[in-house]
Amino acid sequence: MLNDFENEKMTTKEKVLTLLENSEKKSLSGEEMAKELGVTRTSIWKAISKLREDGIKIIGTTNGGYSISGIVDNLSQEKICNYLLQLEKHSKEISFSVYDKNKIQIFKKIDSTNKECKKQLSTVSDMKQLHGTVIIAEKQTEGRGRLGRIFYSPANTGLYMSVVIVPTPEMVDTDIITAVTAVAVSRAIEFLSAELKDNVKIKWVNDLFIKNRKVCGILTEGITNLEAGSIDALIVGIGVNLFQSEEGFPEEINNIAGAVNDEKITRNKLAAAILFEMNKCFNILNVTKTMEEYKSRSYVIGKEVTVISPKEKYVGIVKDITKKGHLILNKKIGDIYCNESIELLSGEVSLRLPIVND
Ligand code: BT5
Repeated sequence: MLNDFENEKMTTKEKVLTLLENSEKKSLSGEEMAKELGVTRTSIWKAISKLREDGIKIIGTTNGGYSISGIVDNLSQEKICNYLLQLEKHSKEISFSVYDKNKIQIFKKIDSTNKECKKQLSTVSDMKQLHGTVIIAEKQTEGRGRLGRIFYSPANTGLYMSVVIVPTPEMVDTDIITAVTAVAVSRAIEFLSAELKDNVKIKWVNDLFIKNRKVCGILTEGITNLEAGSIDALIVGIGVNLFQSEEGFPEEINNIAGAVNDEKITRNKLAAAILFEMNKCFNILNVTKTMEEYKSRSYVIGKEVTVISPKEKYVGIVKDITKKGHLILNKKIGDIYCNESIELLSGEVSLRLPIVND
């Protein structure tokens, strides 16, 4: 579905890379690619050499074919837009796309994509101009989580992306944007990877887990209008570990972090699929379905968690998640769970993760 060459301006090098990225087969021969693209085998060979010069790891296989190794796609505004276009073309839903090519900005290195969005929002007189702005970076030097925590964001192995949203009445409430984004990212990953179907779980509020490991974190920040008491703009930051870097995760997160680990998922495709799903999930008309999915993907319902708030820390068992994304739990006192439920609007819970043998 994402194989077509929508853009005739693509060079042979780009087309070869697209073929290799999208191939269902383990490897493709020079002959197959030459036939598909209507060029000579020498052109294919030259394109492969250029791609290798660009640092893309293309492996020559024993049967004379070529395959790419690990996450190798160069982040490309062009490719993200092409994928988005194809997804929208095949979608049955009416498209409310707010994204346009010029609003997708790619940085080789950045402090934080959320910070960059804030910086850009501070320079405009009307924030609506920046609605749908997407900032993506190859790596972040100050990737951030909630409460000033660090989000480890090395080069080449992950997708670090922030989207500027200016709320409208057609959009879901701002206080469930993080939950709704978690559903969108889960769907995007599962859309691109058949093997991961039904495996992406959401740990309340903002983390995605695959096989008991955190593979994604979401940080939503608001620009508030103090006079009107409203939110002028939201910045939704998404960090996904696609692969583990060669040196592995830093020790402090080694026992919680994991990666999606599917070579079919490239960053460009994932960015496009996330933007596409966000667009659908943000629509107020889809809110009931989206929040039902948020609950059904829950990693915490039925589990014992530790609630960590500035005031206290206690253990409880999670009973439910409401339509508004609130957590319903029963506190544990001694060895007994209280009958009375507590409703948590936001906050932080931790749970004991099973030991995973890699
Ligand atoms: C989050 O916070 O997980 C939100 C992360 C949002 C990152 C994106 S990347 C694009 C945009 N730009 C930014 O600067 N940020 C956003 P929180 O729930 O507070 O979790 C932070 C905790 O996750 C850390 O304290 C670590 O324990 C753990 N952690 C850090 N880096 C991780 C990683 N790469 N993978 C998994 N866990 C990680």
